Amino acid sequence: MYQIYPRSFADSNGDGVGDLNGITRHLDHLQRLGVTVVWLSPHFDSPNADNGYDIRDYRKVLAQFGTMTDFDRMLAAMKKRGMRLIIDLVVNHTSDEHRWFVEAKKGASNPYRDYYIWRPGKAGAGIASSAPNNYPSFFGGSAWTQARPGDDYYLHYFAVKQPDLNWDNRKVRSEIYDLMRFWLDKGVSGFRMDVIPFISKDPAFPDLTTDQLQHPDRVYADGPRVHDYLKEMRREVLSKYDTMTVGEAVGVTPEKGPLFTDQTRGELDMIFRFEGVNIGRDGWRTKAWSLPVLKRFYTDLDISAGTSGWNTSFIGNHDKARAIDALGDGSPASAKALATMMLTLRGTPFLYQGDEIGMTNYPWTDIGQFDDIAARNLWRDQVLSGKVAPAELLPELAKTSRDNARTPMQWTAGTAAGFTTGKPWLPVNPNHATVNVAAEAADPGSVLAYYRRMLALRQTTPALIYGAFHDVDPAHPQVFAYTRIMGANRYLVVINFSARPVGYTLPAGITPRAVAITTAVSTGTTLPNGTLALAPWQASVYRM
Ligand code: TEU
Repeated sequence: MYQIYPRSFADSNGDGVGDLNGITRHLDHLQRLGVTVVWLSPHFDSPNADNGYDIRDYRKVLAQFGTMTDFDRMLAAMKKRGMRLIIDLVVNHTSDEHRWFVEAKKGASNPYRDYYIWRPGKAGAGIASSAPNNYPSFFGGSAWTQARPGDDYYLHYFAVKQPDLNWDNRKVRSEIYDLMRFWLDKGVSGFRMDVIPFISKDPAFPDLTTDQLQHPDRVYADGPRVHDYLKEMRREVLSKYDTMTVGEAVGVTPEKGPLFTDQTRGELDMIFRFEGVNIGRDGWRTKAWSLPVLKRFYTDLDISAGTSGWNTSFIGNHDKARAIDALGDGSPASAKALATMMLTLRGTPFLYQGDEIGMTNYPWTDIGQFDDIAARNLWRDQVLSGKVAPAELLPELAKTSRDNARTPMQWTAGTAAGFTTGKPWLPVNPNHATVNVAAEAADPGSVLAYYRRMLALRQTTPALIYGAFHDVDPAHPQVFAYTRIMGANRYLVVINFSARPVGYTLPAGITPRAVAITTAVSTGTTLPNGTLALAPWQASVYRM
């Protein structure tokens, strides 16, 4: 799977914003990589308060991205290459500019009122009214806003401009199922479902306890009817088509993950769990992390899939800093090490655009450079309010901001990295001089060349796709070593998760024979005593 963030992928008309024709133009790149399915981040009509995750019209293409004809042409071009397309289903909330909300906010008797979630304010001491409960929004402040003074409050887990839909209303669910059919009938093959565990709410809206306030997402992801609705969606829509679904499982705990993906339950096919990609951060702050904890997560995740579930494997997406900086050290060698891990864990790999060339975080120097509502609201709530010093927040934001993943795709060393002939909507990383598709396609030692080889190896090696996963050395602080075994086909993956070289002695009984692929420049990495001499960030896959 390959995730495209359309705003940042390729601009065909010089307005500085990526578009669908830009994607169609670059399908060769995806095909050369070995991509078989594309996940397209939202391409729908939107006022872009949250870059398309705030939808105004689910059946219309965002004008900046093109037309429905462009969409149909893009889809046909993908199909011609044997690729499938899944789109982003953002139905926990709409934009406040969606027709339903424009109607709903007119008043309590409007027929669309009950499409959203409204509650009277609590009478507060000395103030006229205050939010119905203490739910916080992910983008700062309360999750409740009054459409106008004196009115009830509507719920929004995200921005003020992203009111949450009321899934308990059968009409809302029917509308959603209809719009899903609209796109499935067009020929898309399924959906990545945005914050799908959040769709069901506890109608009593009890205040979160102090403990729960540390992780409101866990409460939001545990509504009383979420599994009923997902089963209904499968019964009424998904089961009628040949589809694939992947849910963004923010807030889903390890124990609850299988409830979404166990194939005997008839809900989703896969979910994204975020403990791995978030390991080096705590909100907007970075934090120290250790390899054994990361390894423990991957083992637990693997066990949770059991025999009737299936996992995803990913190192980044449009909401995260660049993987190569968050989990690696920014070097091409670390990009290859992470590629090896992502493509040999047991789960369907989701590659985020730009990671295949080792794109890094942007060298931010000023808050004015950021576009993301999460970054701007954070600055407002933390710095402008006087809680945190600018000099404390900026360097952390530079390392954790979602905008790191959203700078334009780097195609060439030329102006604006070949992304646009105009002024790019977000700055282009100056390292595009060397980190770009054209240069790396011509260099057999590049990150891109390695991704192509690694993907080809995976696609021709069933044991690397389906084989049992077993961490052979969970406590080792620097090396991630695991086997993938399917009958007589036995593979060993060894990754030096560090810029320090290491002499690594495998546990007894684990014997690598031939090298299937390696990031090492020189051959002969096995020392006479059976110890592997691993170069910085070396990753190798061996046949056993
Ligand atoms: O993200 C959900 C989510 O909770 C986080 O990843 C969120 O982006 C982060 O906590 C904010 O700092 C999904 C989408 O992937 C994201 O782009 C949207 O902004 C969000 O839902 C709302 O639709």
